[in-house]
This record gives sequence, C-alpha cells and structure tokens, in this order.
Amino acid sequence: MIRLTDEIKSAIADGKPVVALESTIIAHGMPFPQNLEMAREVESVVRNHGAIPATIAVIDGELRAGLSDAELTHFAKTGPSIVKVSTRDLPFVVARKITGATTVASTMRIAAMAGIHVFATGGIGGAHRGAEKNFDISADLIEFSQSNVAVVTAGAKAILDLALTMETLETFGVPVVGYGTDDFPAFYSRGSGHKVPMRCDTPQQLAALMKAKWQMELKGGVVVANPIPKDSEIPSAEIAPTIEKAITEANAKNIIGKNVTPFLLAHLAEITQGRSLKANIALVMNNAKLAAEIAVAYAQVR
Ligand code: PSU
Ligand code: MN
Repeated sequence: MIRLTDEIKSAIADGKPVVALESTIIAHGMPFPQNLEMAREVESVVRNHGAIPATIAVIDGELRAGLSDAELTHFAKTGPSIVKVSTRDLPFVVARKITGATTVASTMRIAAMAGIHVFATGGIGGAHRGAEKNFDISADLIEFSQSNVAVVTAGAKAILDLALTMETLETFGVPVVGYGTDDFPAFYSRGSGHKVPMRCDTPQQLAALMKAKWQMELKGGVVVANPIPKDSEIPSAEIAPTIEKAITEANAKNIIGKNVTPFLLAHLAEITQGRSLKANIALVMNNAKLAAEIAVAYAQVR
C-alpha cells in the first residue's frame, strides 16, 4: 500500500527513530527555490539529530515515504499546481494515479499506516476565523483524533482563531503540550496569550507521554507546540496588522477552502518582504530538531 525506501523500511522494522515530513509545505507553503532548500535542509537536520527523515507524498497514486532528490525538486518546482491532498482526497488521487502533496492530516495518516509515530511540520492547520459560521476547520484537527502520531508544530498561525482551535482539540481529546512553554505559540510569535493545558521540558518527558497515551489505547495524536526560536520571532504586535491585511485581501478575493492557507502564507511573505518566509523556515528547522530528539527518546522507551 505504501512504498518506503529500503532505509526507512528497515529503520521501522528495527524500531529505529524515523521522522515524517510533509510535502504540502514544499509545494504550497513556500516559493521556489526556498522551498527546495528547506526540503533538503530539514532532512539533514533530522539526520544530524539521530533520526531518519521520511518525506511523505503521493506519486502517481502511490503513497510514498522517502523521496529522492529528483522527486523533492519536482514538488518544489511545480509548486501550487500540484494537488493539495488532505485526508478526504486520498481515495481520489490513489484511484486516479495522481501526484499530490500531503497536508499535515494526510501525512499523519500515511505515517501512522507506515508505523511512524513522530512528524515535524511548520504549523498545523486549525479553526479559521469565522469558523463558527463558515465551518472552516482544518482536517488536520480531526486527524489528531484518528492517527497515533506526535506532531511537532510551532503552534498554529495567528491567521487562525486560536481559541476555537484549542477548543476543537480539547473536544477531540488531543493532548496539546507546550514544549518549554505554558503559552500556546502562534507560529511567527512565541506566544499567543492562550495557555496550553500541559507542558513538557525534555524529549524524554514527551516520549513517556506518547507511550502512556498509546499504551492505554487512547487513539490519536499529540500536538507538540514548540515556539519559534527567539532570534527568528516576529512579535505579535508587529505581525498582527499584516495578518489583518492578508485576511481582508483573501475575503475580498473570495478565496475559500483549501486555497485559504496557501494564499495567506504567500501574501504575508509579500507584505513582509520575505521576513515571514525566513521565520517560517527557521521554525521548521527548530521543529525538525525536536522531532528527531523525540523520535530518539521514543525509540528507547516504546
Ligand atoms: N502551515 C505552514 N505551512 C503550510 C501549512 C501549514 O506553515 O504549508 C499547510 C500544512 O500542510 C497544513 C495545511 O496541513 O497547510 C493546512 O491547510 P488547511 O488550512 O487548508 O487545512
Ligand atoms: Mn480549510
């Protein structure tokens, strides 16, 4: 069902640390060539911290974990014209043998199918502002109730409604763990003013939490909320007006559904003249490092 590289296949079989990575962030989250540089670098950060990277995508209808450099380049160069594949899209792209970039939700699902329990991303999707009316709640949140994967994320973007996002995760029984923080991080900014329900300060503590959750057969994932490094942060007072602008623009242009997140990311990068993109890349690397450390710790206790 899933094609794994030999390296990833034997690592999973031997219980060695493996970290899943998503492909939507490459095709839809960042422009070329920064997306390709990011995709290569994030894999080497995972390796440098003792785990094996498994970038996940769908290629010609085949679920894949572990892409070649040529394949990474294809996703990076083709960009947004590649299908953005969330969980609902998996049956269609597989049946039609389509190539697609996987979101947090579908990457979690494929990782879980393959037996990978740790995943590094930039930021998870969430409940968009106005979700109480337009029901725009990312399938990422629902996937956390389904797939046994810990996802390292820099919180969720302030383009979302963070209070609704936290409420939704609570409803689905998803542990949201602040890593070294009591404050849920807001992607570009280290804090959001929303408290996390629990906190861990070491990869070992997280590994113990994951083991406890899955030993009890509590199905679903863990949100590991890891704040952006201080020197890359854009303070919320600075980014907030920019976010307002981007959302107004998206509404005026009638951008809806799966185009909302990519539009807002691209628009923010434009308005901040690349500063938001730089921050985005820095937080991805920071998440990859922690994910590798968690994978190493989990491999020791599972
Ligand atoms: N956050 C980022 N960059 C991204 C995404 C999130 O910093 O590219 C992507 C992820 O793949 C996430 C998806 O799963 O956006 C959420 O999209 P939506 O809001 O349409 O569910
Ligand atoms: Mn959405």
